[in-house]
Amino acid sequence: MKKIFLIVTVLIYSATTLFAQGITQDERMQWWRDGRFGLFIHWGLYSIPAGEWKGKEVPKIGEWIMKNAQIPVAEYRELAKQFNPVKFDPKAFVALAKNAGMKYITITSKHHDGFAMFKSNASPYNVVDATPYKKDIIKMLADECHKQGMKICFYYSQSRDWNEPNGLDNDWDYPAERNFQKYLDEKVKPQLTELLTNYGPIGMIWFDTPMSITKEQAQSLKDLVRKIQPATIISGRLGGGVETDYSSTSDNAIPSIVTPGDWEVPATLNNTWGFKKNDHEWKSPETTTRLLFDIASKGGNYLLNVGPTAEGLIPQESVNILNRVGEWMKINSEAIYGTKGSPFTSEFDWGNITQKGNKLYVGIYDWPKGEFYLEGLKNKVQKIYLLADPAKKAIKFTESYDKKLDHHRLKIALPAAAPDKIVSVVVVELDGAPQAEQFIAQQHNGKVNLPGPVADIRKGDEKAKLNFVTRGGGANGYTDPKITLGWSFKIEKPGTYSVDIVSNETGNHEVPQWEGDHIIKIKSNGQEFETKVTADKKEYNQRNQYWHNIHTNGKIIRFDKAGTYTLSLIPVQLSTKNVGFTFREINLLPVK
Ligand code: H79
Repeated sequence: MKKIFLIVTVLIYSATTLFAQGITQDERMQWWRDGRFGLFIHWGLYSIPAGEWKGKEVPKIGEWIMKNAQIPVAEYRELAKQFNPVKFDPKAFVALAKNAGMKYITITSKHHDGFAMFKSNASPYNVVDATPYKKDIIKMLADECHKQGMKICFYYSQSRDWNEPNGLDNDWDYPAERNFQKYLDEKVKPQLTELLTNYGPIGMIWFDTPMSITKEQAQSLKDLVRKIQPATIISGRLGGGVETDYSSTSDNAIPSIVTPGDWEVPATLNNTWGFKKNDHEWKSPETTTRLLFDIASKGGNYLLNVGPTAEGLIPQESVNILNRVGEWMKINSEAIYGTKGSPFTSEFDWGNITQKGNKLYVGIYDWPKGEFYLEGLKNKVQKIYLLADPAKKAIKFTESYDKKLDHHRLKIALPAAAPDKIVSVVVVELDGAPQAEQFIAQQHNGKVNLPGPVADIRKGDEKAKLNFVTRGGGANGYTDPKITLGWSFKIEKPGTYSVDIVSNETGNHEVPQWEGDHIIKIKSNGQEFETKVTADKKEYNQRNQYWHNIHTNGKIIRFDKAGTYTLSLIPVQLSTKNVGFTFREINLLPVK
């Protein structure tokens, strides 16, 4: 009996390793692409000071308190002796994520402070050996996740380690010279090996802030993960230019358009990752749910953070928000799981769209007072119903096509009242995969949105490139005045339009940068004007919490008849003293 058991075990083991080694990228990414929504947990010794050191509030993100308050290593280490989160209940953590509709949990196994939340033979500075709690928190959570079918993933700070003289950037306690390779060999690799060996199948390793890690060093970490668990996903911030399994946007930064590839937005619920007792600036459940929908509409995942207290409790405010998101997910998760981004290039004023197979999920944030119109969808519609309606009662609609303009319009006779105060999802079943018109359509309220990233970008007659970053959404390093942008779009409603030119702040979270004074020329429909980029209006953008959108009032362009037009942006002179022209988009706004 024992022998058979052994043989079977060996067979299963070799089958899984063989299978795992032959794993394709699509297979590795499948659960993550389908899941779309994960829980981030930032938990460590920093939850004890909770944003306050020696009676003084320490500004900025809580898990950075050691560096921000320049706490000597010897003093910070003493916190371990107080770490005793007796109220930690792994069941409650997993239940919270599950109830919110999240499909994976990523917990800090070691943050920049260097303290390991797991039993480690590579460093005694860990929760089992250095605290009165003495229990392996990572193991407790991993076991519970495996039990409940939740993917467990580990955040691991590979470059910064303020506890180690050879780790990066403790510059207040340790001399500048360091042997980073030695730190990688003696702490990082052994600890990653422990994490990938002792806790069952790991969904992902979430690396962060690579700093000066070299290509070879980063590659060696990737090789290690692949060797031990080939199915484990490697997140975006490994560094050294080494290819990872997906990319990470900047923290709390959502792209302005549908973005191809696999990517994820790591985000906070307030302004910190690790618990801070005085941070009560919570996002509302409305904002959080809409951002989830918006990220899915652009083709990405949302990794939303909680910071447990030193006792081991997730702040009640976070619990309340996630529960409310969960209520929405119970009815609407079909519009999130396994979906792809919208077939349209622009954002809409009323909400956004996800798609799966032959279905569009039209997520309406602001329920229309009259009729609702979707402009520019080429497909034939088969049926329309509300996702919240279990009977899927058909909703009346009219499709029309303007041959001269080659424009498709779908009018949906929505009920008077919104089925959901936050995001109401209207399912539109089509005859095939969704297809948007080639040229940008005018929205029903008259606005035409021309996003930078979809422009035809040229330098002279040649195709050129501009890099649009999620850090604000604008162009990065746009300083060459020879680079021009152009768009083709349709005007259905002839008239006068004002040109709204949008750029944005960028750079550091704490001290955003913006540069104006660029002279640009706008040309469209045989008309042109020159204008200087000035900050006429500063607008908070919840999709980019650290960086404002800056609006410049352009002049007027007239379109006397309906038709397809082009517009070009031609720099006359770009200011290059700071961040250059962080151009984001142009909106044509009808003048009443
Ligand atoms: O784990 C969370 C952050 O601690 C980590 N990434 C997320 C997921 C992170 N590390 N660095 N950063 C984010 C950005 C760094 C911001 C900084 Fe600063 C601005 C470093 C120096 C200026 C914030 C303000 C931290 C110190 C002062």
